[in-house]
Amino acid sequence: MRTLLLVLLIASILFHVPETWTDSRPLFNGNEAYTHLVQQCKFGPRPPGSANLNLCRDYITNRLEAFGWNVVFQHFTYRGVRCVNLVARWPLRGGDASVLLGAHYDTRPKADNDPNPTYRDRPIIGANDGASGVAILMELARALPTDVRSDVELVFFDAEDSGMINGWDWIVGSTHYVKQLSTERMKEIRSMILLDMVGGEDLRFSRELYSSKTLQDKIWSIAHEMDYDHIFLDKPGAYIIDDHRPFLDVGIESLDLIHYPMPWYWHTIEDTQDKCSRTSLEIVGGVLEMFIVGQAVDHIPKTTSSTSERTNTNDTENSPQLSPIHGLGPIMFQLLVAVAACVFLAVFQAEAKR
Ligand code: 1BN
Ligand code: ZN
Repeated sequence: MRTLLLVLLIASILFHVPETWTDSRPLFNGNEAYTHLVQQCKFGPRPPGSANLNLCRDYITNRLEAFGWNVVFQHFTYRGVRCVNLVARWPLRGGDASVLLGAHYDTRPKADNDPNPTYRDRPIIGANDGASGVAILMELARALPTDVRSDVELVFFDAEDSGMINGWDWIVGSTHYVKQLSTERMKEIRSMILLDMVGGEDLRFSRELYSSKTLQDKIWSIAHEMDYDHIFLDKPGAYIIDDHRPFLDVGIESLDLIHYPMPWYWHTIEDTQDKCSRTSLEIVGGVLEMFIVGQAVDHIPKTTSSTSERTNTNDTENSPQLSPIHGLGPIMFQLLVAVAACVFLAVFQAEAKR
């Protein structure tokens, strides 16, 4: 009888591990991100200098400000077209974020890859090539715990995707962004992660070849821990000229997360929202959220307590919980408890026999 009671007691301990001790799942919500993707597509094609892109910029700005972020416009002119990068920072610190997350919010003015020649002069909607990366940044702006937001700067690049059309270059917005960085600011930025075509239904990332291997390894290893090896493939991709390049050129560790090989509808009029998936957005957003929270844990000043400060003003209930055993994993934790319980039981029975 006594043994039975003990077994029940141990079982109750095992099944009542406080959720805050075991739950390190991300808060990033794929449905929310998909809504942002659809909203952008509703503005229509969004090439640089277009009225549609202005509306999209207002949409991004308004949503980010509603989540409490400061948004700054960075104007520049390229080939007579007024372009604008958007930079979002969390207001509580002096804009010294060490991680930059970027995505382009413009779309390609021509579907020059379309199999049908009569469509090749049409602009693309850019649900995946444009809207997907932006959608993830916007949802991260909502979902990130408040105490890690100052570590992150969100950058929305203009004029990435008009390369080889009417004499335009690729990556014009990011090139401008890097040019205006002070030497001091360049030193503060520890890593830059670019999201490009991150919402496709059959999402696959190969290891983009210009990207910094150390940063890529960190992201791939988080993805592995989260069981996403089927998406974050451990195989080489290609060298891709993308918005991470200007950062690499000035010595900032950077990574391009880009669907590769390119999906069949890349730069065609078929790049529409039905090719995108809430699940894909949630997977990528979740990996990034874990990366940022992990970075923050690595750099916690020794005098502050991470658990007591972890409050999210927009979504307090759902804040990810960091615990002393964060990173141990629920299964390992339960195993430890089980071993301890067995030892306790053995000692208890030996004592009872004496
Ligand atoms: C990514 C999405 N890119 C364009 N749309 C960059 C790129 C440029 C990719 C040239 C391949 C070739
Ligand atoms: Zn493109």
